[in-house]
Amino acid sequence: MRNTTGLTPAQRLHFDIYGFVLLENLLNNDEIDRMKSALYRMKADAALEAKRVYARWGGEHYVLFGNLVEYDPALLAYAAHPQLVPLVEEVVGGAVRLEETEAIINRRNPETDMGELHKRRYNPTGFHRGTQHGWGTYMEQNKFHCIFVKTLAYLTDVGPDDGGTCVIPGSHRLTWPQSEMIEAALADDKLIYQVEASAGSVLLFAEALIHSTTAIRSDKERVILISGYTPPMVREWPGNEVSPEFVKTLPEEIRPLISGSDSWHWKRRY
Ligand SMILES: O=C(O)CCC(=O)C(=O)O
Repeated sequence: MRNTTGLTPAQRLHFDIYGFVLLENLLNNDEIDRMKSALYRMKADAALEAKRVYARWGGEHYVLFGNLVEYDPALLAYAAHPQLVPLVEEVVGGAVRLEETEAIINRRNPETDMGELHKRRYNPTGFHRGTQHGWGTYMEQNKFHCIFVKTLAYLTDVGPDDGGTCVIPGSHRLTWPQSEMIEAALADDKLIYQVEASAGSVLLFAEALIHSTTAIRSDKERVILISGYTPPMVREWPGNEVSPEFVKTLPEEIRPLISGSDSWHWKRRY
């Protein structure tokens, strides 16, 4: 478990150069177990809508859940994690609000030809980004900042065949059209990096970084948990509205983080 409240200079340099940094073994086994069991309960739950959670199935092998914090205290605890939120604030450049929470449970697509998957070193399924360099990023005191940042926790180990997130390192600081960067990177996989991580590690990344889910080649199931953050005057991703009734039940110190109530009173922190 980390005790520091900031990124080390090496982690900050990694984030600035590549657009992401892997925080190894940040979650302990108890946190991992509680988060995973909440997500598996969610997968078996037939009444998710009544609990404000959305689910997008991509076949039997893939499900994405969103708007998770009201479902289980372990999922709220991840979104308000006291070791992660200060690191997010450091790279956003000030106080943040929760913008979205999502989780993915996925396996190898049984319909995908294994021969095809082994033709390429990496198999990103859909590169994208949520903001871009220029309007979603800025430099302050020589450091890179992004107004939309995610923490993606691996709740299972991800080795080279287990679907670790693919990214195009450095794309967070380029104003090239996204499609041109993706086409160029797919033509030469040396431009792509695929994360490998032990369960409990967290990928901190700028949403200006082009990234993708990766097709799984092994027989292992992958479970990830994601929180997105922005400055408090930015809106939540549609579907991720947290109910005012739930916000009222929260400890006062995390209410602004979960609800965005600080709005334009932005407390800057570099
Ligand atoms: O599945 C992953 O590894 C990446 C998830 C993703 O693309 C996202 O959070 O926007």
